[in-house]
Amino acid sequence: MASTMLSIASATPSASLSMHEKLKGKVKLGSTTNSTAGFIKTKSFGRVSMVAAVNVSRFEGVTMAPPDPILGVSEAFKADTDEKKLNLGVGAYRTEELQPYVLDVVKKAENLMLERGENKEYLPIEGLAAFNKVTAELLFGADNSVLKEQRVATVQGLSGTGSLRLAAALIERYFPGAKVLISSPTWGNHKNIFNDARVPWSEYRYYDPKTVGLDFEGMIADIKAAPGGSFILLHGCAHNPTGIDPTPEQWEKIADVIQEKNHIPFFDVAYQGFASGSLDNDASSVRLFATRGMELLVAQSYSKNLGLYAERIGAMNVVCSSSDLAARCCEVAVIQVKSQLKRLARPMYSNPPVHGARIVANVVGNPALFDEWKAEMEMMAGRIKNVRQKLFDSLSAKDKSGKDWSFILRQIGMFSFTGLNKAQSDNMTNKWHVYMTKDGRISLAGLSLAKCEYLADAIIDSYHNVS
Ligand code: PLA
Repeated sequence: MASTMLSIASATPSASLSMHEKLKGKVKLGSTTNSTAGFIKTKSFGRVSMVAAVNVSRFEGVTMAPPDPILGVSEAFKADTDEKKLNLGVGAYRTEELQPYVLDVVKKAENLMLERGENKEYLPIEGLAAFNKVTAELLFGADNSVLKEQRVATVQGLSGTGSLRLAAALIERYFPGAKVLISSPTWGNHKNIFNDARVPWSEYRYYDPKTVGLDFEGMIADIKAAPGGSFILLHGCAHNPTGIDPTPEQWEKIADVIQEKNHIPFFDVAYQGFASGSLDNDASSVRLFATRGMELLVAQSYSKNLGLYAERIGAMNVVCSSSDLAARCCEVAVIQVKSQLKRLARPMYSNPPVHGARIVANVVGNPALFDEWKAEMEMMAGRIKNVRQKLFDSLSAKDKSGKDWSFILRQIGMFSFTGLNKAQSDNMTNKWHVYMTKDGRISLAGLSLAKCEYLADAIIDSYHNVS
């Protein structure tokens, strides 16, 4: 703890004692004094010098922040010494042995990078050009007219979160007062991101606990009711935390309403390839909106699909208007938007990190590695599907109450939204050492086939014995 230091010189030591009594901290008397905090050194010349350290920090008014509802779970997990413990909190892929997994294609790309002896110079503010090119192609499809017509401003971001935060800053600066509508529920950090960027937000209905499915009517009604020109935040695929995505027909209707109301769709694509195992299928929602010529924002992340969690690699894409008449204006808009994204990025983090960008550029830009990646992603998505099935089978076999657990099979992506409430989720952790978020979400990517039975026991106990 830092200390406030007070130095008092006086003719006699006793003269200062009344002062001493008033001070809570340490008092040193002597001819040479080194402070405990190390920043005050006094020497006396015949006089008595006294240095008083008062243990009051200027940071004392900074209150304790609550642990993060997702990443805080990993911290609690680490502190648990029980060998049965299971971390189903954060959405991070694990092998059947519950070990972190570095994709083979990532290792191969890194070897190529080493062989080339690439340097560590700063990237431009907008990121690595080769990355920006392939990331937009992966998202929209290389032959999409939005790319051919150069209607997309793409900048490399600090993974999904950083890209969302950059877009939030753009909204705050250029669309003052505009609201962002987020799904209820959503990934918890969405609210933090818009709060920190001072962008007002409200929620649209999404999850219906009665059907354990999509509240499509509610969603449409709330998007319709939002002030025209709002930003509508949509999960491109594998909705977090519910695992419930609209059907292709429902996506069409969502696009209709957004178009009617002149809203701006804002996609968060954090799981491309992880929902279905196919990169193209998982981008179909975004492509549907882009094909309609709509203006949209899309944040991308490579944390999950390439397992590059700690490399912080992702992108922000802004698609500008398509009308032929507006072609010239659009070209200008793309350049302007990009220039402003750069201007926002510069004082926040200056320029993005290069390592992950090079990995993505190498994997996506190299046909052989790209095919290998797709196979590895199918393997990861496949393992999650197997675990999902086994969990459902275990629950159905063990639970004699007749409860229908089939909603688990209808959910997709990394997560299952179990419907367990906070008290039940607490029981999962406190009694069973199963770490999960308090909204009842479990990450199936952190589950092994071998642990499904144990997890089923924990869920059944928590569901039936805790109210
Ligand atoms: N968007 C959604 C919907 C996410 O679920 C996540 C990650 C991100 C963006 C951001 O990820 P990135 O910054 O690493 O690209 N959600 C995780 C991790 C997997 C987290 O909370 O940060 C989750 O457990 O929900």
